[in-house]
Amino acid sequence: MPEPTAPLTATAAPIDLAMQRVDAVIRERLSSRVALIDQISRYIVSAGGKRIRPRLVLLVSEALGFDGPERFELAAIVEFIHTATLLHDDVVDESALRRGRATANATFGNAASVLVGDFLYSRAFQMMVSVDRMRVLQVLADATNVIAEGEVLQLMNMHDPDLAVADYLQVIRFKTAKLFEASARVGAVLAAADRGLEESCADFGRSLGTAFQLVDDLLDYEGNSDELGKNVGNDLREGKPTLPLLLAMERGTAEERVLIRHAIEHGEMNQLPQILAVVRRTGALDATREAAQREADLARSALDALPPSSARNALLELCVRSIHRSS
Ligand code: GRG
Repeated sequence: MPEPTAPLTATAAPIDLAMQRVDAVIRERLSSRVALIDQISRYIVSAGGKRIRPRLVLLVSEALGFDGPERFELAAIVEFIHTATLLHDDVVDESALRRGRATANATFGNAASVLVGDFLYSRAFQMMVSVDRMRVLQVLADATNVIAEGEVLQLMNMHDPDLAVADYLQVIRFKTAKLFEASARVGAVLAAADRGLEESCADFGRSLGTAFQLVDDLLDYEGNSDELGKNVGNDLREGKPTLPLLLAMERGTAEERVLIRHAIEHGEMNQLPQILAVVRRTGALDATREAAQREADLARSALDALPPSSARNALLELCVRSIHRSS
């Protein structure tokens, strides 16, 4: 069975104990009297995942001097929200592989996946209410609403080769960066940080999440399915106009543009090798990595607002690992 919490960084040791506490909360709060809920939620949670969002809650709150037990609950809450979005997303995208195993939808069917996603999502809100902090509830309610908007925007952009880069960026800020932002912000709220510091933490999370999704979109073209734990080429199959393709069309010859436009419009995989060659030749992959690096640099700068500490160092390290990753 895969490691439940594979260490993300070489310097993560001090936080690993805290992550074990979070895992204990996750296991305890997954329980349901309904057997199928138990089975599916444990199926996806036990497959691991990098647990980045709960780390953000723990590390930001620790960097700002908070060590109350609510941080474990809040860290588990953001992982539940994340897992709910994955369950729903794999249905929407008809994905077959996630975290190195068959997706829940491939194993248990779409209906069960969506419904267990609903269970995890609503369980997260039950847990938030038990923490009894209105501001946290507000941050996470707003974030989940924006994530859903991001997914619908993405749906509207499918098969559109003329999508503007700014509109692509808006989708990734909404669907992915928002939960990173909310996780970091919740860490600051727990620590009762003043509004300026809270905004710096939110800026950090937003930039980190944006960098993370840019790399995700890059890995869909240059990654390795075994290492990624999900199938590469999914985005092309779905006709999703991500930055590597948008940049390749901007930089390619007229003929190359026609090839990519056609693949986006029809979600065709049979030209994948040719498209990969164009994406590489035009430097679109390098340019996507550079865009991710710029966001990671912004994230690092936002951390200047935090006092020096080992937790802040671990957050800085996360910026590096989010760019240089293969899964
Ligand atoms: C249930 C609030 C709610 C919304 C549903 C489907 C949907 C709306 C949102 C999907 C958002 C989504 C899945 C965005 C992609 C984010 C992303 C990069 C996921 C992969 O994150 P990792 O690599 O995953 O951190 P692991 O497996 O490591 O946890």
